[in-house]
Amino acid sequence: MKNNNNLVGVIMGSKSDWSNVMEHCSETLKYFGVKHDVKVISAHRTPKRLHEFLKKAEKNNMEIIIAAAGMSAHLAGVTASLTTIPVLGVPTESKLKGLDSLLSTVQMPSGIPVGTLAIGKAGAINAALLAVSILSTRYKKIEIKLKKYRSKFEKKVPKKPF
Ligand code: RP5
Repeated sequence: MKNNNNLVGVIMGSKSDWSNVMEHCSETLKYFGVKHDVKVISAHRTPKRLHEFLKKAEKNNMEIIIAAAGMSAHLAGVTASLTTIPVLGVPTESKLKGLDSLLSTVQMPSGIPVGTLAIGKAGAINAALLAVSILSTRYKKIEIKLKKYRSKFEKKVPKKPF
């Protein structure tokens, strides 16, 4: 790989977004050998940390940022507003089952896009897989691994439901 720095940044609004959710995002990136940084950064509670993180991310040529947050989930949107690095958003579960998080992540007004994934664990895994897919257009090793991973579904999924 040309870039020895972290290709992906995985940030989340709270430590509570890690267990059972964003840990799966990180595991998936690890499976594909994608170097990534993991940090707790809140748009509301630690805005300075976000600015610092993005300064470093741009300096070190980070290619994708995955931002997960719950409730009034502004992290992905604020991150996208501060950088031109593509941002993938993962809405995490909440008392409203993550619907609040989903809407506040996905409903960006035109101009500043956030590529939003599903709520919770599925979204966390898919954010990693989408990042892998984007990177696969530039990194041959990742492309080969992704194709192998996809081909496994052919064997895993039964042809009949009974
Ligand atoms: C958001 O608020 C976080 O992303 C988390 O999903 C939610 C609750 O945070 P905690 O109260 O668990 O720290 O900012």
